Amino acid sequence: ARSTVHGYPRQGPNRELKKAIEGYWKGRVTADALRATAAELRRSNWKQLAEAGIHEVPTGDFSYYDHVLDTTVMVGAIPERHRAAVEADALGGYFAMARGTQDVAPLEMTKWFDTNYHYLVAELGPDTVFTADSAKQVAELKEALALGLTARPVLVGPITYLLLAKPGPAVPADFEPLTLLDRLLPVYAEILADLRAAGAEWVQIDEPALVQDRTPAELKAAERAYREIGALADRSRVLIASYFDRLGDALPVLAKAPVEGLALDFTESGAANLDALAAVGGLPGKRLVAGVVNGRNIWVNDLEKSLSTLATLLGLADRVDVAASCSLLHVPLDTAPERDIEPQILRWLAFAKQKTAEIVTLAKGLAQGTGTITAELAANRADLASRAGSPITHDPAVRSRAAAVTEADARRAQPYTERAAAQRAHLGLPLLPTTTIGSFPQTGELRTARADLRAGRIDAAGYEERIKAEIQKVVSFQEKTGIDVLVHGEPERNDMVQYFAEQLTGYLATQHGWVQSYGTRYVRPPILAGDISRPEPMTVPWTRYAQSLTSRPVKGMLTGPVTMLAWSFVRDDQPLGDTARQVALALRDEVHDLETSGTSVIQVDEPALRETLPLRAADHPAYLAWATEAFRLSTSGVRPDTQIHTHMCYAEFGDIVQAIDDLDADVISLEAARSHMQVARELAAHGYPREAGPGVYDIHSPRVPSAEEAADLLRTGLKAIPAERLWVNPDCGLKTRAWPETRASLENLVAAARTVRGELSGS
Ligand code: THG
Ligand code: ZN
Repeated sequence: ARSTVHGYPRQGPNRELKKAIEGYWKGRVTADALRATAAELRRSNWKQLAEAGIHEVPTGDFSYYDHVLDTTVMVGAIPERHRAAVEADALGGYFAMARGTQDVAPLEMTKWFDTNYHYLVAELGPDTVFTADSAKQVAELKEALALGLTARPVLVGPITYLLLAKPGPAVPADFEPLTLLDRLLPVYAEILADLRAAGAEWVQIDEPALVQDRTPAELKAAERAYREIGALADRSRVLIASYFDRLGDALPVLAKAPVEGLALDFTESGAANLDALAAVGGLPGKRLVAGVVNGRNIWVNDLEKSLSTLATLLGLADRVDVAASCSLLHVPLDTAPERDIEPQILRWLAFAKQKTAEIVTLAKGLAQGTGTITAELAANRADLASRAGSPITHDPAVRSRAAAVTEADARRAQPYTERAAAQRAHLGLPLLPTTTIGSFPQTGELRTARADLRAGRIDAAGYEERIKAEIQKVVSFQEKTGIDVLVHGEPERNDMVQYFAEQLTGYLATQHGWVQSYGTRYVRPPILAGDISRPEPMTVPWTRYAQSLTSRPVKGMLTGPVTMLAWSFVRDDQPLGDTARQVALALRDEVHDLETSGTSVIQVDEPALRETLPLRAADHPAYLAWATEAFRLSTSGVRPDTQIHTHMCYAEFGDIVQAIDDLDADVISLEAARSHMQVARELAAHGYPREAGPGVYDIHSPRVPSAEEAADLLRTGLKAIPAERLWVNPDCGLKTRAWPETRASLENLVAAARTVRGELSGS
């Protein structure tokens, strides 16, 4: 047995890649200097992997922005509008495709399966001509070979590439990119020939799209693709890689394909692969790369359990190698620099570097007998026992409270119609009430204040003064503008998940645990490590202060339980639903304290509800059941006249309208401006019975919508949602916007509401 990984974090220990690329964009770093930084990061990653004992390193997984965009370049599918720029300057043109320019729109960005990584969507059409450009793949392979390493190029596979693509701008929406397979396969053949000539013994071809529900026609296409690739005379040995879930019906297709190897996910998400592999008679004569170390979570592996899985697999393939379940791109680099996490707890965690060591240990145990890794096994057993027996992971108070939750705890006591009447009487809002989603512009001064507090340049009192001054400014602006339901503007918050994670017991925060979100943007997801409780109110003082400044209602702002899970690393020692319930109970306490302190409108945001949907439809109902229950548990302890809002963005909502309904929120605000109120029609078609605010101001662009444009969107919205249930708000929070456009846009939004109110009252 040998050891390998599918891919490795690209950024470097101090996000050197981000700094070099952003420097290049600003003209402070030359293209040559950027290339040199990138080459040095690749070299250092490979050296580290090899020194740790990894037998075969991946190449071609490096990217300046995104590996799917790299694939678009590799197959020559540059959109027409970017072609001239790419021909003039390959690197500049590459970034133009990723980010757009003054005149040219970028490719659309969307989530890579159910991870928090975002890729750039290829735009294809019936006229697309593919041409092979293997330069990047060949160059990176040669770099690794020159270091004397055994290296394996990694490509996004043709089926996954086509299934993740969309019709280009001038192409009919029903065009299916998969119909281009026959044109694409010769390009892969050419690239495989080039890689073989450059010295590749093996090439890895990633087909994660095959872990999703696929039609018989799609499976047939996969079968044909690998029959043709298998039949190529001039190629290296091929390893098809799947990850993130079980292969299901695609497993027999790939197991029987005339190629030499298959990589499967054997962590919990891919557990069904084990029986399915046995059922097809294993992989006689082939190489199996066993993903037994979870590439998506940050927990230390259970080495004995993995060894037992590997022992079973030995009987099912000619050769079994050990790997992570997927690229280590999705976890932070190294636990070593974390100073604020207790050493004992740090030992529960494994980031990319630690996972690499686990893979090497497992391969050694498998090849040379477990007697050769007794010290590692003993240490691992102690770490697992320390985690399992810790009071952090087992807080009796949290557990007994969660166990006592009843169905009724997750239901408002009154039906919506009664609540709506009580809220109308209590809040006294006009028809078409105006509000915002929560955040106001995060100014440089606010970031400076936070940095000053961290560095000790100001004390807590000084910081509080600065935040209060900002709240005052935001509240008085909203009053002056004529907004009906105000917010405090969230000046105290950095990342919405991190802000709450820092205040909840059971959560860990990292200092250096960066994970690529998209391009040069990274997040530091907090870690749901233990049982979750809320030692004290998290938002009440700021909200109460804002309310003290105005007689209009100020909305309390919280992040919902599903989003808290989606944007964190989750526990693997209990069902996700149990973790969600604990977070929900902590939020329920906050909701209660907000209500008690005089807050009549409370918003619990769930932007990630849609994006956390499992990859396979069969798994949707169970997910939606715990997700909606957690939301209701956090919000349904309030009085009937307290109005619960929620907010969602980033998504088509069509396929989860029932789940949105099941949240039983009194008011929901949704992203809608760009799609011209499409969600309003979707809600109406479903018969959505409560209040909704489809956004009339697209906050993703600095453009200021005119009052007339916003009024038109409202009139469109009124065709789907009756006036008594329609709210007026932007698409999303305003924290990424600047003040001048925010001011102008919100003034226009209020003017639009007033105009349409006038039309409704017939004046
Ligand atoms: N919070 C968290 N996860 C998220 C989002 C979030 N995942 C999905 C989506 N939103 C991702 N979007 C972004 C947007 C901006 C940035 C990262 C992800 C970003 N990052 C800064 C950077 O890389 O320079 C660093 C931010 C920081 O200092 O914390 O701008 O909202 N948890
Ligand atoms: Zn939003």
